[in-house]
Amino acid sequence: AARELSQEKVAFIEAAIEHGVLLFGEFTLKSGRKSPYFFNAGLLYTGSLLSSTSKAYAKILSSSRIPEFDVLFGPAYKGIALAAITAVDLSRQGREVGFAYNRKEKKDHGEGGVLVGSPLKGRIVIIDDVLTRGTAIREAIEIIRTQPEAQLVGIVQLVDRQERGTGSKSTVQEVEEEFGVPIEPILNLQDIINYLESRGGYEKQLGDIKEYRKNYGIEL
Ligand code: OMP
Repeated sequence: AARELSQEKVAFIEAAIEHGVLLFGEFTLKSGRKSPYFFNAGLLYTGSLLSSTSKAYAKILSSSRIPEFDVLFGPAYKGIALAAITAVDLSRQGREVGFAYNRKEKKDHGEGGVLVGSPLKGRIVIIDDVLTRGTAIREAIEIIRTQPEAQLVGIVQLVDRQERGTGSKSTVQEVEEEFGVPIEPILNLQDIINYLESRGGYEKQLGDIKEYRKNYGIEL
């Protein structure tokens, strides 16, 4: 299965491990699940990591089930930078799209409101970091849905942890069915497993991840 990993994915996973973006240990997730691994997109803080991240998002946007769109929406906080760098990358390829994000706190002075950047009008794609149980992405979707002239057409995640959502289906399946939009990941848990298996020396981590996947993962 490791053969299926593209050179780009291998390079991205390697850089993520090297910079502590992808960590192994014991982590309590937002959902309360106790996980043996964690992907912290906030640690993609060098120019070259951001550059490869934006390229990966831009590539998924042009080579997946994500349809044409007008605006990239980056949910606060981590999605903000991710959507911004992706809009820059797309413009370098001659593709002009808008960029918008939300504030977590409503401003009561100045321009006010919670939305910043491009007006949320037309076809919107959400650029997000990690998908586990779907709480974070549902909040972002809700913001789009309250905008009368906005239509959500797709979601790109940096990492799909391939877990069950609120019921027995995968989070991806639940959200895709409920809102009728495709979710495309740059990386998923299976890619990370394939990478670790191809390297050797990660037997303990792989054992823990597979145990975790039995409890919270989806059937592959
Ligand atoms: P859900 O809301 O359960 O889908 O969890 C996704 C959110 O959890 C992300 O937006 C992150 O804030 C955080 N998270 C990570 O950043 N990396 C992980 O590996 C796991 C989580 C998590 O808490 O599930």
